[in-house]
Amino acid sequence: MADKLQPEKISGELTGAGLRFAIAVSRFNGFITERLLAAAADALERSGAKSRDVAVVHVPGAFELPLAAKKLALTGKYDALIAIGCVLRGETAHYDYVCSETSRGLQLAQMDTGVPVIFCVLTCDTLEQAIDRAGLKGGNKGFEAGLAAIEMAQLSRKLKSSASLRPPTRKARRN
Ligand code: INI
Repeated sequence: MADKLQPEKISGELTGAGLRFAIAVSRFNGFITERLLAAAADALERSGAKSRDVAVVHVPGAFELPLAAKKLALTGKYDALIAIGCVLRGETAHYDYVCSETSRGLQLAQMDTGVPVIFCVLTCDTLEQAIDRAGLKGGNKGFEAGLAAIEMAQLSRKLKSSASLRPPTRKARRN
């Protein structure tokens, strides 16, 4: 009978000590984004990150988050970034442009630089939906983003040091 497959499992621990983070926050809909920011900072702090290792940068709106994220990533100072925004649907197509360019730009920022960029941009039809996700019924997406930043920072460190990756066994290579 074939051996039971025992793949190497690689994941990032939720330990923030010794890691450096930057959080880019949009001022637009600040009533929501400041609550997301507080929860993200709380997650980092509870996981062991130190105040001196966390930078917060404010930008006018969600549309400006990608450039700020890319510039922060290019400094080489941070293990992970969090981009915080809140886009609320209005009566025109403006919402669609802001949402698509913000998400596309943030993805490009992390793919171009290799620094994890956590997407904490609420895209809601109503203010009520946003409030629910910033500390009420839907929890707080900022806290989730903080945890995701730690996990991705730790995972990136592991994936960078190829020494920590187990090479495939001879048997696995033959298949
Ligand atoms: N920016 C937001 O972050 N959220 C919004 O809901 C929003 N709306 O609805 O217009 C918004 N617009 C501003 C945009 O992000 C830019 O700051 C602006 O267009 C200047 O480039």
